[in-house]
Amino acid sequence: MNWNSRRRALRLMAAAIAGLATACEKKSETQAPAPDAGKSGTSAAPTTENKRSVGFSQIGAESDWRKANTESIQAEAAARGFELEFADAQQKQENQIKALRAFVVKGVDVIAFSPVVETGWEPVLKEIKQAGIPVVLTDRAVEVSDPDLYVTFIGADFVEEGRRAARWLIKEMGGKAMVAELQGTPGSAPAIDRKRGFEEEIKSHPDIKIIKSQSGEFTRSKGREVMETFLKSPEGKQINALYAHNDDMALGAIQAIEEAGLKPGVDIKIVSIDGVRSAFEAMAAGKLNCTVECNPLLGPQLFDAIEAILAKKPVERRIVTPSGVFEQATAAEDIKTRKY
Ligand code: GZL
Repeated sequence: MNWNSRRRALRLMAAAIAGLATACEKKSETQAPAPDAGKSGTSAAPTTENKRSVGFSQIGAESDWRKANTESIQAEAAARGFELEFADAQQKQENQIKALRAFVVKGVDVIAFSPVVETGWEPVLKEIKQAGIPVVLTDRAVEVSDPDLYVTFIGADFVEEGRRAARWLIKEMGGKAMVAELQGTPGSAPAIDRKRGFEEEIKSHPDIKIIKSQSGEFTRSKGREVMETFLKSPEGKQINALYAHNDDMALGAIQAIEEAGLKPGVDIKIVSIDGVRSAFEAMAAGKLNCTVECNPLLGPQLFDAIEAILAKKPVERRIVTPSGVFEQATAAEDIKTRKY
C-alpha cells in the first residue's frame, strides 16, 4: 500500500471514529449520508489512488455568476490534474452539509465550498477538522467561533460592492432617489453585506430613500416577480431607482419594468452587482445603467491555495478578489474583453 493509500486509510479510520463519536453524542443525529447528496458529480467509487482529490460543494446554478464560477473551478481542477468531486446543492444548506460529510467518508485531500448562508456550519466543520482534512471557503464567508475550522476565505468584499453601488446611484441621481432594493438570498454573506455597504453609504444622503426592499433570491424569475409587486404597490409610482444585489435579479426586474409600460434605465435607473455578460448586453441596450463587478473566476486562486496547503506552505487567511465598476457609456466596448 503506497503512502497516499495509507494516508487515506488512516483518514477514513479517523473519519469513522469521528463519525462514531458524533453519532454516540447525538443518537438522533442522521447517519453519514449516502455519497450522492443533492445533484452531484460525486460517485460511490473510492477516489483514484494517485490523483490529488478535492471535494467541492457548490451552492447551485441560480445565476450566470454561479455558472461562470463553477466552470472556472472545474476547468482549473482539470488543468492541474486534480480529481474533483463536485456536488451541486441546489441552494439547500442541508445538501451542502451532506456533501461535505460524503467528502470526509471518501477521504478527499482538501474540501472547498461556497456556503449558501453564513451560519449553521460549526458541527460539520468540526467533523472535517477531526478527520484532518483542510477546508477552503470560496465566494462567501461563514460565521464560526473557531477560526481553525477553515484555512482561508477567497472572495470579494461585498460591503465595498454595496458602497460602490450606492456611490454610483448618489452621483447619477444627484443625491435624490426613491429606491427599490432586490436583496439576495436571505442569510447569505453577499445579501447581508451588500445591503450593509449600500445603507452605510446613503446614510449621509437623506434624500436617497429605500422605499421597497425584498429578496429576489439572486434569480431572474424571482427578481421579475418581486419587481412586479413593487410596481403595483401604493409606492410603486414613486420608484425611480433600483438597486439589485445581482445582475440576474436586475435583468428579471427589467422585464417587469417593461411589462409595466416603463423604460428601464430611463424611467427607473438601475444599478446591480456581478458584471456578467448579459448585464453588459443590457447596458449596451440602454436598459441597465451600472454593474459593480464581482469576479466569479475563482478557480486559479482556489487551486493556488489548495496546492500551497498540500505543499505545507503558508496561505493568506483572507484572499480578496479585485473588481471594477462598469457603466452604460462604455458597455459596448467593454463587452469585447469580458471573460464571463
Ligand atoms: C457573490 C455570489 C453571488 C452572486 C450571485 O460572490 O455569492 O451569488 O452575486 C450568486 O449572482 O448567485
